[in-house]
Amino acid sequence: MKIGIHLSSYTRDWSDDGLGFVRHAAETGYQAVELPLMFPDCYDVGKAKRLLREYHMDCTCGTGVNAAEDPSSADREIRGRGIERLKKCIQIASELNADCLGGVLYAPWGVRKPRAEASENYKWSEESICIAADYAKTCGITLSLEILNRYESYFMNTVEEGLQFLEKVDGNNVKLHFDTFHAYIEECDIRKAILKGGKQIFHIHLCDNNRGAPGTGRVPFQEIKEALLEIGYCRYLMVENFILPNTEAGNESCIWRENGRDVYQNAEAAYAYVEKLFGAECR
Ligand code: LER
Ligand code: MN
Repeated sequence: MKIGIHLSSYTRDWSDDGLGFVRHAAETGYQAVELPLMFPDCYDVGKAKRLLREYHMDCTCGTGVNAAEDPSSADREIRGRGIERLKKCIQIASELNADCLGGVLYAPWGVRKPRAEASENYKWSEESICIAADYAKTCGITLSLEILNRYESYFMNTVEEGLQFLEKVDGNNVKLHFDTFHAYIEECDIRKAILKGGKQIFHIHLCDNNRGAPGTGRVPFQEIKEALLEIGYCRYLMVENFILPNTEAGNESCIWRENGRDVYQNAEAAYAYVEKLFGAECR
């Protein structure tokens, strides 16, 4: 397993260039970074390639669709823009030799609505994800659908619901993305949830219940580690933290107070904790 860090763990705004932090991540010991493709139209792929090469870093990519580019929309134009956005992200991920596009790919991040009013959205999302997955297959990319907590999405909140959605989309390159922060809120038993997800869990984010470094809150990381080993998970251990209040990223992830660390200290503490926890598994 390789320990990585999502570059949004360092930045203030979604449009900030997180690539400047690849060096800090590499010098801390991380072997991979997750690149947030929030604005794929203007992503500097050349710069990302250069930095990944210079610091010998692997990468995964992530994105979160919004209401204007929504693959689950009943509006054909908005849905089309959602599919286009996913395709652009897939294309970039492939150019960067990633094998995974994770995140909120299926319905807009932050949108809450009663499921009784969303049956059409589920259908459209299934169709859009199938279209994106067909394209992703030709690029060697697996789509990993991130399971979010109830306050950030109505769409899928537990591994069980993620698995139900996977049954509807035909394709072995659509899998689940498990984030420990969201799971701590939603799963009654995190170990059982991971075992249930099994081989369908393709990607993970490590984050404590305060959204800071693993080990600073109450998420049972020892139990999570044991469950991941039990399912044979051997991919990236991707730290994703949000700790900066009064920033765009902080506001959208509900960070209202300082936690006493700057982003560098946070990244270093997260690395030290995950490295110690997983030990030989990530050496
Ligand atoms: C948002 O809560 C989150 O966990 C991100 O990974 C979404 O892309
Ligand atoms: Mn996440």
